[in-house]
Amino acid sequence: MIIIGEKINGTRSRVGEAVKNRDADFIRELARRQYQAGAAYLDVNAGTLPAREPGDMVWLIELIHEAAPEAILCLDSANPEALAAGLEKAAAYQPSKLMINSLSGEQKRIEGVLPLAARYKTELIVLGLDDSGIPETVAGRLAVVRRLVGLCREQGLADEALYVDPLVMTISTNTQAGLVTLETIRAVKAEFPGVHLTCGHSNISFGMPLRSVLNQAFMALTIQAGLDTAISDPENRDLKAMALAAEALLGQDRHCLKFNRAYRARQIGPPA
Ligand code: THG
Repeated sequence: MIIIGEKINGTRSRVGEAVKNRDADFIRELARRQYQAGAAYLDVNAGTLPAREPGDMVWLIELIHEAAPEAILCLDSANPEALAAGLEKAAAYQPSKLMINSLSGEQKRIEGVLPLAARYKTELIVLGLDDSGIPETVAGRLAVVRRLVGLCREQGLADEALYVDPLVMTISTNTQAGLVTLETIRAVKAEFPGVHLTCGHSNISFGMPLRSVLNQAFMALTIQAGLDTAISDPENRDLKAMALAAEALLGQDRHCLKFNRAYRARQIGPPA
């Protein structure tokens, strides 16, 4: 499982405060801890007003680079100006590996985000929604993804650089929501075997009790469906254990090496 660490997100209140108050130590610590816990990518969302966002994005990138220079930056914004400023900064550090979160079928994003992905040859998260919203059916989401994969190919992006996010809605308002995500994962994987599949699991349990159990169960199910990347909290030991267990049980962990290594390093199971 490839982990995109979700914690540097200005829409979380503690991070939003840290951005506003320029609390560099807090941000560096979040970056260091997530990378240490196994996140190959770090999501960077400044979560600020459009006028401030480009500057805040660049500030965050500088700090993350200081604290976790090997981590791949995943620039999380819908604002082309913030993405452009962030990409210029991040490319100076690490031009060969960059990610954008995200492209969708919304016309504004196609016009604002796709050219930046092409110019910087980034990896790209592709969402299954468009200007009409999030389709309720698997066929509807697949149609959006099909159109976007086509546009990305036209721009010279390889399928292997795309991380399709089928989107996750809560089961508390629609009991079929989990199934639609799982079936969309399978359908995208069948039609586009080269693309990665990713999602943020925690939306599945909004409004429900025992959220962490639901998130863990959903982790196992999405892995069986074909998910290979998660936007998640790499310090959540239970979620990590569930991901490693699912991979071992599905024959995706040669000699169960990853599971055993994580256990011996005390990343899963009882803490040190
Ligand atoms: N898909 C894509 N991008 C995304 C999401 C997605 N970006 C935002 C979001 N969903 C994923 N990011 C977060 C960030 C923080 C939290 C949830 C999702 C969050 N964190 C808890 C907190 O702040 O207290 C802690 C979580 C924990 O302990 O496990 O709520 O779906 N493409």
